[in-house]
Order: sequence, then structure tokens, then C-alpha cells
Amino acid sequence: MSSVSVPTSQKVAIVASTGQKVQIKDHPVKSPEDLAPGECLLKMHCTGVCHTDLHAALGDWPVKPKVPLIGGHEGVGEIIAIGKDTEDCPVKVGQRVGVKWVAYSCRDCEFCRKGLEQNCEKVLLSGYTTDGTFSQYLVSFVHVVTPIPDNLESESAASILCAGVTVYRALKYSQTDPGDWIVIPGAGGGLGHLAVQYARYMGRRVIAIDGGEEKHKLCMSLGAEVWIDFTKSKDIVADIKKVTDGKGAHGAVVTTASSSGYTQAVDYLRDGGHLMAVGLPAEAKLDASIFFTVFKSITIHGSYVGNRQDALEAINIAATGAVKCHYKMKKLSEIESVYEDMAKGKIAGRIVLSMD
Ligand code: 8ID
Ligand code: ZN
Repeated sequence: MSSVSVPTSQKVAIVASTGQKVQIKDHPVKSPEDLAPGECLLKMHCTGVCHTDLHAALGDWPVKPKVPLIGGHEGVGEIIAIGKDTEDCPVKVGQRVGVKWVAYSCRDCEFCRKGLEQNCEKVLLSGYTTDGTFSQYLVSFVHVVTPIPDNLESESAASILCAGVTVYRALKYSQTDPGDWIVIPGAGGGLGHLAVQYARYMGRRVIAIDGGEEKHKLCMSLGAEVWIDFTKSKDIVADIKKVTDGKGAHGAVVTTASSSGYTQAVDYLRDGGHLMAVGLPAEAKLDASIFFTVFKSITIHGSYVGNRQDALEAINIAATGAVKCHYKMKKLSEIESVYEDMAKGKIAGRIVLSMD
């Protein structure tokens, strides 16, 4: 079922074991004849680099990735082959599709039936428990890939598949209303800058928290109403109360890769507020007052990527032009320097890698 010639070898970015340097290496490409039913082979166009990829390369989370590891989980490519005997195939050869964190879910277990595909008992995670998008060719699954609308270019779509889906779902379940205040710690980063835009699209008022002039400018240009520089503010809780009639914000979507973004959230939320935990600092504990969590009727909600429906909704909103990933293009071979900049908090928005 292959329409183009497929090479036997490709370039990938691979980590031999966690904590080691990422290297560009040759790696075999699965032959179209060897694809199992339900599998498809993609020729990748590009991939975003998420802070999760850096956590994976460092192995700093309590759940460890497979090694050797080909990372990456927000990529776009073209289907060049589909496994023979695939039933009810929803996509076709030649179609552009996205690969997200959930590479595979069984669609049949309790969690899949309830729409929690990310918690599927048989889940495969792109760039974590199965090879990811830092590769020129990738095996994926026809029932799980996300079709990309024609009017959304691959480079703009890539980071919607992790960063976009994740913050879109967190906002969707934040139980806030149009006109409500949302605080976004990490607002100048990959997830955060998309959260600012989805929040504005949903009619929320945004208080952006991050550090430095470049991220300040980016957040304001995307529609944030208030900016707080966490490296300069003497009292973030007071700053937030001042602009919210002394009551605090209705919700917070915390997208920082460090635990410091979480520490004051219960204090700056108003009664009934929702804390959407999204950022995944290594080994940190949530340091929140139990008394005030109860006394203020605060909800703390762990929000983990999104399912196929969330992905379609997030992509379709991006295709209207209302949400745009702010990205710089680099090459796959430059990934090591991307990790270095990411660790230093130097990246405003996202880096997207081309595969050539
Ligand atoms: O499903 C999920 N929950 C999910 C999905 C995808 C990613 C969770 N994540 C996690 C990643 O693993 C990572 O831990 O979200 C976190 C953020 O990912 P990212 O947006 O890809 O990282 P980034 O681009 O480096 O942005 C982080 C921003 O946080 C700021 C930094 O300056 C940066 O702009 N920041 C930090 I670090 N500490 C801060 C603080 N105390 C802060 N901003 C405000 N206050
Ligand atoms: Zn991600």
C-alpha cells in the first residue's frame, strides 16, 4: 500500500541512556510490508521540542522512559503506507497527520471508554515508552493520529499536538466562565504562550507570569491583560489580588517546569477557584495549605495532555487562526543546543525542528 519509495535507514535524535547527550544516529526504517494492521508509516515534516522531552532525556521523573530513547511527541508528517488488513481505516495514504503524546490507546479499557485515553491500560507514549517524532520516518497508528486541516501548515500545527492540546484541555475543565481571571505561570514558554491564546479565545482574562522582557512582550502581544515578572515581583499574591478586586483569580493553569510556579496558587485563587496542575517538575511535592484549600473551597485538578477529541478541538481552533504557535525553526541536528537553551529558560514560545 506504499505510494513512495521508502529508504531502509534514516536519521534520528537518540539518547543512549538517560542523562547522556542526545546524538544524531542512523536508524532502521520499518518496511511498509512489515506494518501490522492498524499501523501506518509517516514521513515526518517537523516536530516541536517540549520540555517533557528534556525531562525524558534527563530521566528526572519518577516514571522512567525506555532507553535507548528517540524522543519527541508533537510532530506532523505524511502517511506513506498503511498496514495491510487494517480495518475501518479513518485516514489515507498521502494525508497529513499529527502525532501526539498518546501514540496508542486500546479504545476498549475502562479509561478509554471514559475518554481518558491518556490513562489507557495499554497506552504507548510517543518519545517515552515508544519511539517518538525526533525521526525522519515513524510508525504510528491509524486510529490515534490527528488529521491536520489543509489550511494549517505543518510547522504551525506541530506544537498544538502536545502544548496546545494540553493547555486547551486544562482550560476546558477549569470550570471558569467568560470574563473570569486566569493566572498562567510559565506564560512565556511553549505551553504557556498557547494557554494565553486559548484562554483569550474562550473569553477569559489573563494574568501572565514568567520572567524577562522577551516573554513579557510575547505575552502582551498575545492578549494577556496583566504581566507579572516572577524574577522581580516582591509579592505575587498581592500583585494578583490588586488587579482582581482583592478577591483573587478564578483559575490558574500552572505550566512551569519548576515547582516554584505552584507555591502560591492556593493563596492567589479566590474562593471556589480551580488550580489546574499541568507543569511536571521532577520529584516535587505540592506545597499547599490544606486549611485554605478546604476553607476557600479550592479544587486541585491534575490535567494530563488530552484525548483524540481534545486534539481535534485544539487543532481546529488553531486552523481558524485564533491561536498561533510562536516558533523558531531549527534542524533536528541542532537539538542538543535546544535542550541547553530550554534548561536555562531562554526559549520564548517554541522551537520546531525540520527533518532535512
Ligand atoms: O500533560 C501535561 N500535564 C503536560 C504536557 C506537556 C508538558 C505537561 N508538560 C510539562 C512539561 O513536562 C514541563 O514540566 O509542562 C512543563 C512546561 O513545559 P513547556 O511549556 O514545554 O516548558 P518551557 O517552554 O520551558 O516553559 C516553562 C516556562 O516556565 C517559566 C520559564 O521561564 C518558562 O518560560 N517558569 C519557571 I521554569 N519557573 C517559573 C515561575 N516560578 C516560571 N514562570 C513563572 N513562575
Ligand atoms: Zn509535550
